[in-house]
Amino acid sequence: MILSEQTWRWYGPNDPVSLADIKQAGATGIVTALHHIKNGEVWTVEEIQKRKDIIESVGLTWSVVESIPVHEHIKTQEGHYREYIANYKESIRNLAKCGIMIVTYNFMPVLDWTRTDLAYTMPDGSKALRFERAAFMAFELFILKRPGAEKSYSVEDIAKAKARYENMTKEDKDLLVRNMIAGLPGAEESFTLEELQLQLDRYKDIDEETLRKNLIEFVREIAPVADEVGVRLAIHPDDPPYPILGLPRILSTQADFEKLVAAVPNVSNGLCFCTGSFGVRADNNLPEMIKNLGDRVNFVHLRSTQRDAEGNFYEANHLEGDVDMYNVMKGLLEIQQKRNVSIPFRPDHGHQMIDDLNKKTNPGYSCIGRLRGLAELRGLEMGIAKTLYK
Ligand code: DNO
Repeated sequence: MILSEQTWRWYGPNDPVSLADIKQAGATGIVTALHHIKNGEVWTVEEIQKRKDIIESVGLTWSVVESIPVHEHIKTQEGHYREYIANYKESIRNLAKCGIMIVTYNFMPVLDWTRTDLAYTMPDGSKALRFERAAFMAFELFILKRPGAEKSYSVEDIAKAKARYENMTKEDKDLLVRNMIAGLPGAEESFTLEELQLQLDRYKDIDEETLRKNLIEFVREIAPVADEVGVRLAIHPDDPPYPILGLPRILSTQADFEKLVAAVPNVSNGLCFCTGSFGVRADNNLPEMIKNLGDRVNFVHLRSTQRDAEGNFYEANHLEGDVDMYNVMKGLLEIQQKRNVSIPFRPDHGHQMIDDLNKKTNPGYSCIGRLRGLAELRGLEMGIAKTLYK
């Protein structure tokens, strides 16, 4: 019986959650990145090895890279993008030399994941991350004042956004701006409002088709190198999984990923199956998706979200919310038996709870909430595995 590898995201030596904490949580694999290396530059063997040694010194394994960031110029094919792609290939080769064989990345323009509220109080007093549509629209229409934004919304939506905006205090607005653009953990960029608008402007002639073409050309470059050295790639879906701020999105559904595979069939071309990101769309059937895409799933993020009719969502406890975690886990176990390989998963995000409520933590990445998530997920996995595979 093959079980998943239990991993945990660690932001490096400055992460308030230490490697020793992670060991106590029971994870064996570390998911991390060299955040100190500038976006676009090569990760040298020396730097990779240094980080690997720190991880191994406590008996853990560096299992997955999340992420080697994709430089914005690669997404728009501007400036020195060819050099950045060459550097990306070099980083993949260097990781393979050090035995680190799974590389996560995303192709979301400008902003990585986006939330409006990082401390949404749940009925039990813990805090969750939330995307509130009215607040998001208020930000875009009345704070950022993105030219043309009104064309993305109905008259009713604009009225809702206006009412929401008019009810905000100055502190509410400042906090919303910080949440939106200061760069959530793992995001490589942070902006001022003016800088954000300049970044958005760079995409004014880039529609979905062009961005998809640029992604395909990028993966056509890096996948042969990954194939050659045995590295598996794992593209992370869009979060949230639909266009925002007038930017195109190209990895929000099963069909999106299938287009990428059809264009670049190399074995290394794989997916980071993120249930929290895909799960925000009611038309994404996650148990079906993991079955259908299973051959290409190289890494898994397990978390759940709860949507409402207004288009808001919050991050629910791992076994609650809209994600059918039981059937996703069952699907994950099936593909592992079929492929005869253990696939790493990590408990993605968690509520800020218990002692962590009084600590400075990375939003979504506090210790105790993820500990709860991992404990629940490993129990679910064990229960299903023992029933199905004896
Ligand atoms: C958020 C994360 C993302 C993810 C990147 C992968 O919590 O899942 O920031 O790491 O999109 O490149």
